[in-house]
Amino acid sequence: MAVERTLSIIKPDATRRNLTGAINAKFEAAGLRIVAQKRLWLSRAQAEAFYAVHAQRPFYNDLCNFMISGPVVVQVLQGENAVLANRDVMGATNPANAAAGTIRKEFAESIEANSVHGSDSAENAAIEIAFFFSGIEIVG
Ligand code: IDP
Ligand code: MG
Repeated sequence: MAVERTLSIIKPDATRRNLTGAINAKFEAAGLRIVAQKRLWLSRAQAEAFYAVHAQRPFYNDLCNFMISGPVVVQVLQGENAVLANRDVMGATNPANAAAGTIRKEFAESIEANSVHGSDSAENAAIEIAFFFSGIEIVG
């Protein structure tokens, strides 16, 4: 196994309900270390650029509107197989399908307002981390 880093976002539905600490506790219990973190209110241009890969999906405009509806907390998580470990603790995109004990099962409001984003591959993790953080902001 290899130590990896992945990009996490605590989404506006979760910051609105003051769940940052509860979600961070889930990451830490799963063996993930928060090695960078900051709270931001994304601009529309930033949200559209971050989710550009989804630009052709029918939910893209709604997703961008949701992601700029309040503050987010962007984070770098580090640990063994961090990309997959984070996806496991996040749970399925649709909370109705998420396993017991996952963040989305416990906290998500809907398939859109599903509390967290997590990179889906090591390659995308590197791109997404660089979108939000410079090297000196990440302390492993
Ligand atoms: P993921 O976040 O589990 O990787 P993606 O398919 O990458 O899921 O979708 C990105 C985000 O877009 C989701 O987390 C969710 O907020 C939103 N989303 C995905 N599918 C739908 C949908 O069918 N309706 C509304 N929003 C969706
Ligand atoms: Mg995704």
